[in-house]
Amino acid sequence: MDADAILSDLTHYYTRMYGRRTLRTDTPFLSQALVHTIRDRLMERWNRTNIAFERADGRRACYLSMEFLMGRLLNNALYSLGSTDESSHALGLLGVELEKVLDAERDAGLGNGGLGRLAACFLDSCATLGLPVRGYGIRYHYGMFRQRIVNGFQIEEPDPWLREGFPWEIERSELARTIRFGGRTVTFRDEHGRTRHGLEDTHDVLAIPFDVPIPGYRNGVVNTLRLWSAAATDEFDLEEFNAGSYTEAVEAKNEAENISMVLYPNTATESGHELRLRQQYFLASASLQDILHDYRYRHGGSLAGLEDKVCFQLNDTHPAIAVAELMRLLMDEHGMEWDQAWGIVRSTTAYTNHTLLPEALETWPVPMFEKLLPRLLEIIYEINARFLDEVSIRWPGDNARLARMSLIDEGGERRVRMAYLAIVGSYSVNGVAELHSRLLREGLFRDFYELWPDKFNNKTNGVTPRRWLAACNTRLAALVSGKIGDGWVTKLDQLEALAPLADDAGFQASWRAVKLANKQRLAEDIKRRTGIELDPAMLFDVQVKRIHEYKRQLLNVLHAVHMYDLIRRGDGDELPPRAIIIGGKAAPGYVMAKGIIKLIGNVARVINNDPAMAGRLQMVFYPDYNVSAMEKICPAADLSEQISTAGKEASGTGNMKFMMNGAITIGTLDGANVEILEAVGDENFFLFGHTVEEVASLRENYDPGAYINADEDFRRVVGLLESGHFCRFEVGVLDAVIGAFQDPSDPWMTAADFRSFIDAQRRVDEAWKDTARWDRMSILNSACSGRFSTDRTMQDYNDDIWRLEPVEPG
Ligand code: 26Y
Repeated sequence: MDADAILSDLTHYYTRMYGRRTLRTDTPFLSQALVHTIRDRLMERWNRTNIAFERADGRRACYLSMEFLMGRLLNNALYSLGSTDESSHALGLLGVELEKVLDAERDAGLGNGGLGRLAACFLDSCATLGLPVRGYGIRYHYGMFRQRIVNGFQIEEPDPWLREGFPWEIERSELARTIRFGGRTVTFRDEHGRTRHGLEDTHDVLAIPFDVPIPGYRNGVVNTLRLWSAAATDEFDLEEFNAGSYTEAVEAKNEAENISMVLYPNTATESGHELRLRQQYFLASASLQDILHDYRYRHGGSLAGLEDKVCFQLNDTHPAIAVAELMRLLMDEHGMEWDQAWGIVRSTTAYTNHTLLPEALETWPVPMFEKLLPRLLEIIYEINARFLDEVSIRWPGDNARLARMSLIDEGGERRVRMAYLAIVGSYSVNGVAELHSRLLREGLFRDFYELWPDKFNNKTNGVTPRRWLAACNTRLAALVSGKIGDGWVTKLDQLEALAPLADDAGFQASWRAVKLANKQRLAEDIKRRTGIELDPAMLFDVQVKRIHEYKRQLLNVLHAVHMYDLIRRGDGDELPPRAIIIGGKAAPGYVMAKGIIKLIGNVARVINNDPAMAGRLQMVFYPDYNVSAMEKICPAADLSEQISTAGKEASGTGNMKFMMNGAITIGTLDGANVEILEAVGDENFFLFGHTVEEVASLRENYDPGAYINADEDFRRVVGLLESGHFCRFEVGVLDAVIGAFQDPSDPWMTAADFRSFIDAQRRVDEAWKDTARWDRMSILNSACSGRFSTDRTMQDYNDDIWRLEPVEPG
């Protein structure tokens, strides 16, 4: 672990493995050489952890997720091992800065946003708690696209993150599994005269696992993330080849490898594609086979007792097909009867829902399902028949209810409802914040809640404090640890000890200095990315997240235009200087979201070029927002925008990262904002907007025009937008977006929350002007963020759902 040993290995890998002679930090090789050096140091711990899990022979959990938004791994690994200083020292001997080397690592962007990043935070906390939890996902060749902004428009570029290799992973080809698609089902009698089912003439694909180490925080634990990569079962078809068609012979290989080629974007337009169903089955089948194989290997070839030793957490409905696949494996491959197999499924599977938006609930057309997975469709029909029997015993004659609850949606084109399959097959169903879980019970899953109230529970999300405070905000971490010790890194509740310091002028000054330094660093990054130079003395008002109408970046823009208007008309003298920063990716097929990006860019351009705004208002669109960007952004934010329409954001996790780093939230009563407000108290939170219930009742006869007309400020904002002021030489490009919030069918009710949002923003200004008050609020936000650690979240999952014994490797 000492600097000399690190330096020696680093040089070895750099020169002998990568064959590089001259030291460069603008290529990934030095960074990769350091990864190998550190990976070596994890390897023994990794083995010891696996041995400890095997010896304990306890229950294990498998986190099945189509997304793991890991970001960079090197800094976190150094931090977990406690070898940051020694590595920095080793590099120093070469005249290289550690930060440069860390910056050369590519993000592993195997996820869209919140759901994928949550999975990554969960893995960190499980390793830190010593919980035997393994992540199972897909090793996409291309992760989340890279975003470039050209003339204000989003351009997507592929993310070839594997191009120079991914030095963290270890290929384990000996554990490859065969995944069978298509074909037809056959029924036969086995040697005991029992009816059995099987598949014939399938198209087979190989699933090859690649393991990534997940180090716990200074506890000797290294858990595993297992990512499956698709490959053809034969490199090519020899018969075709011999028949003279070389290209056709290679085609099958392409088709197979397509399965793990690219991450799907999270829009309704992208759901329903056959390739995505293939991906889902690929993940579910490979992971379940892996688990069954491993169990039998360790238990003398038998599956007896399986239900006591494993459980599966489904990250949303994306891997829900695992319910049917586990039935198939247990019955068709391992000879179990229905009741025994179903008993195992229902005592090992748990499901987490991450969205209330009905359009995000996946369903599959029955014909597509039947063609791709004929045996699974039969199994789903059988599950459904038995389930609907149960429903009709409970509610005799209630046919409407049967139709509502059926796993098959029979209205129009018949479709398989994956969320219902997940609920029926699980022993636990949870939402991701108190409010979200309540809305699931009362709305989306009401019928199921009435049938099985005990299945339903809440597990409020969190974020890992290692990445999202300790490692990304080293200045604040040092300040905090200097005052209260460093126990907070694994016991985040200890931040409470900062509360008594909230009014201490000396502490406030140090706190403010840290924030300023972080803002300087972010300003440099923004200058490099956009050419725009932000003044770090300004209030940094930040909204970064996926661009989606329900998240209401539009409302944020309306406020920006209003501030611009106030200053222009000479009513802005009371406004303290502010920099509005908005970032995020729009799904490639989401036209309105792309229009919102264009609007942000155009408004920013006008504001930044108006001399009257100088020193008072700045605005920037932050391009290519991703995990690594957030590591620079959240330590530098003063104000955190969490402004979704109430009832739409399941939880949010960016809100927690900002809070931990001392940003104050301006937000609606939505998702985890409710719990943030509760934790920090209303004097330390800028609350605005209609509640879920109010939104619902407003919907009846919603009239955005009435809000606009009744409000002079709003009228002027709309007037400016409609005058073409922000699209002088691009007539019409913003029309759809400007029309959206004025449409009576606007589901996001942006206009209804305009006034209360503006008023809340003026309360922000008042607080900002009183530096001591702001510092106090900022300190208290950090101090009260303890419950939003994923250590707490994972403890809750473990207490109520998984019931695993932590392991301490020797
Ligand atoms: C249908 C398919 C293409 C699809 C793919 C990805 C649908 C949805 C998603 C991603 C959803 C997602 O990221 N949901 C977010 O989960 C976070 C973690 O629980 C929440 O904090 C956040 O509110 C929610 O929007």
